[in-house]
Amino acid sequence: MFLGLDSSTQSLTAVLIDAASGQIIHQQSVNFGADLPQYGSPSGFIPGGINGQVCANPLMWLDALDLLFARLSESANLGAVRMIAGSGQQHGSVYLDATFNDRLASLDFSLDLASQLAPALTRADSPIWMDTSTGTECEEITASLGGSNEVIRRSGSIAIERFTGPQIRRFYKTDPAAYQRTHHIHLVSSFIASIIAGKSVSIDYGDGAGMNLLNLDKLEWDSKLLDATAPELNDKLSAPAAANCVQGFVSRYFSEKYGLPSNCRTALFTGDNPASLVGMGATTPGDVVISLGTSDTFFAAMAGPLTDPNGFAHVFGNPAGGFMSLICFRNGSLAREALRDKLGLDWSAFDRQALANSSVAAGQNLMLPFFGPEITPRHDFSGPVLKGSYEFESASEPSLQVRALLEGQFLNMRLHAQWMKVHPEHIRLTGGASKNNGIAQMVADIFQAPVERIDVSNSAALGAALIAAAADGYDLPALQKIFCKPAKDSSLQPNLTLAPVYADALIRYKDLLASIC
Ligand code: ADP
Ligand code: XUL
Repeated sequence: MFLGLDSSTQSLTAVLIDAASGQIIHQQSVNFGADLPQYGSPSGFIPGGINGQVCANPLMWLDALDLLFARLSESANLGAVRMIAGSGQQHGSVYLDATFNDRLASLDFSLDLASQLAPALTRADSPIWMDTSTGTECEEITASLGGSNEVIRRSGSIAIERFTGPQIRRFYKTDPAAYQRTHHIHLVSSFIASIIAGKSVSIDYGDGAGMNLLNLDKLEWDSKLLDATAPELNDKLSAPAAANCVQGFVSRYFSEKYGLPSNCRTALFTGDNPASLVGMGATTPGDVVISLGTSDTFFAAMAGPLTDPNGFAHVFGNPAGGFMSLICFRNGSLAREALRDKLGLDWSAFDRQALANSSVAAGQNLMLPFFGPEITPRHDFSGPVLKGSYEFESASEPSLQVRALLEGQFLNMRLHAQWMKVHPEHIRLTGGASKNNGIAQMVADIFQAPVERIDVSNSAALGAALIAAAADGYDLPALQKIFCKPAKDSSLQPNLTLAPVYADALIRYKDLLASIC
């Protein structure tokens, strides 16, 4: 059996798989808000941060680990686990002093993790991915490298507020003494991996690439980016490594307290998005995942470390080897809901409107589908921009509105994924809106690729369990065929006659966008 853990923003989740029989044996979760109310973090972070600061208490993550393993030891056969891997919300960072390793090596299992490791923290809180307080630090890092293009070329992303490098720089500037006392800087993923392994372990390429510090060509910390970020940073970061590197045996704390076998091994942990790529079965270039949640995300495996010259996308390591892209679109379901409510529809009527009059209406009217500020492209939209027929612009015909909104969303996605130079061969669709047939068909038609719906609720934790099995010698593609199957009867084929229609609409969409931002 293999155990995958995912320490995400709101919860810590475990998925236990039996690789030989191809079964998910058990799933268990600790919700930070509901299960650990003493941390005052109903959504997993400390509310009310000022100037864009969003932090979480790393001791909460440790209490969650104790609680999760206590629950697992009661409900699952932990004695059969051969390997553990995991993932964490990306970009968040934990700061620890020189005693961290000794404390990990001598944990007393009659006590808890949080009280024994608290004295090693040089910073009581951990900035997480929702933090936007580091605009100045991003500017400083960018200027020091001679411009955004150089930061993108080296690290795969522009210097961006939530990424760890700018966060480290801000910590160094605001509390230099505490920065000096810091011997280890960990990501959420490598912090939890270190606790499980009982020693400070490496940061993997997948999550490490979300720091604005990893050189994608060399897969090493980039000396120019390190220098631009904070002094002596190289000494505080362990060397980056591949996710499937086995770290040794699980800490005695976990074997003696919770019944994991003492020869249970641990792999490195990665970011939640790279782990989801594995859990969605999309680690081969040509596979694309589109997640239609509160916001929409597009992520895809890539062979080489290509980067987005416009700086909208991010590039992370793919746990199966190579790289992956991640592109976020803020106006996802929020925009679809705004139009649905404006037209007074429910989702099934919205679905029918999306599919109405495909042959005559497809690609005829254009909408820049943004009801508020967008990040891809970065622009402060205050409402959608319409260009088309009188019936469309006057909003008298709901089906034209619904069609143009969805076409606009997926043309925008196709446009901003062009730098990857891959034609999607299969699209795996997930997230709340993926069950809507009209929306799913629109994705197939605009990308001209078959779409499969994947109904995996804990894709990151499942991906981590699969990484653990692969690190033990199992064939990852074979496991993915079994564990990451599309939902029954969920496949949709593209309407091939619409290929030239959407090729032309893409050009006109791009021109309309260029006229606004
Ligand atoms: P998140 O993980 O970001 O919270 P989910 O993947 O759970 O989001 O998706 C939630 C969104 O799915 C809601 O905002 C809602 O607008 C959308 N949604 C739910 N059902 C449908 C549907 N039948 N058609 C279109 N969108 C839907
Ligand atoms: C990705 C990002 C989030 C976090 C939390 O860049 O910031 O997806 O990984 O899930």
